[in-house]
Amino acid sequence: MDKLDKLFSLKGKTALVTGSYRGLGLHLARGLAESGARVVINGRSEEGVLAAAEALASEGLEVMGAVFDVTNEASVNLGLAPVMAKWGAVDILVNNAGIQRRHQLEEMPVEDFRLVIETNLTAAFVTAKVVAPAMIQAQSGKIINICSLMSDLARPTTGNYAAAKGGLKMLTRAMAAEWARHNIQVNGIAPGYFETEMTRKLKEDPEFNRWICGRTPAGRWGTPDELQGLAIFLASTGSSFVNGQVIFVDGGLSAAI
Ligand code: GCO
Repeated sequence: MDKLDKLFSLKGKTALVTGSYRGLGLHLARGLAESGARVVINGRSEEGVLAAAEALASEGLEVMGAVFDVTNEASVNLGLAPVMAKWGAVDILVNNAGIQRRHQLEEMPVEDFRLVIETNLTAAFVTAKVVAPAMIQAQSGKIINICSLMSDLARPTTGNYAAAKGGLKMLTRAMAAEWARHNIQVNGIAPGYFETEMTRKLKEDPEFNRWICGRTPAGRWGTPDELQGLAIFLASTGSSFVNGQVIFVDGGLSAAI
């Protein structure tokens, strides 16, 4: 095995990417699979999960679908049982599942605040709580929390999302503080503006698109495959002494006014 393989190959590892049958999660799952991991595609949509798993399998990648609700501990345990039976414990967890429910705060239904916190923050705790015991027993594991530019910066109408992603940045540090001693590296990826189903309407808005391109030093939106390199690094041996870091992949947006 050459040096690059030793540092970055994920061969023999099982990776769970939550919310990965579409959007950034599917790109992250593909990147980890292309680096050798056995990848679990997750979502609540059986149709979506099966279609995504079949698509990746047709590319020769090793993949399984697991339909479960990341906000519900019993659902996560039940949904992961077939994976554990076939592939053993999860070695790499990518907490990616997330939703947006945009409203001005004064008009935001409490239910939409609660739902975004539950899905974007609480779910990361729930899923990590399910997989961490086996990682602790193995004295080895990787957890990557998909934070956001909005872990640090707010924008009107996304107060619930910013609160959740800000909390996820600190939960990343809390997990690292407790689990680094077990050789579990917990870190975060904070994407800036990438075109996905969640942001398509924003990018198609000429004024918003002009604002983001002007506000971003790189002068453009990111493409989802531009998150794969960092995900592979944080999932691999190459990051064995990196703990509690949240790395912004945003074209410089958070670094410059
Ligand atoms: C928005 C977007 C952002 C992006 C991304 C930025 O409404 O401004 O949805 O929240 O999705 O999270 O990091």
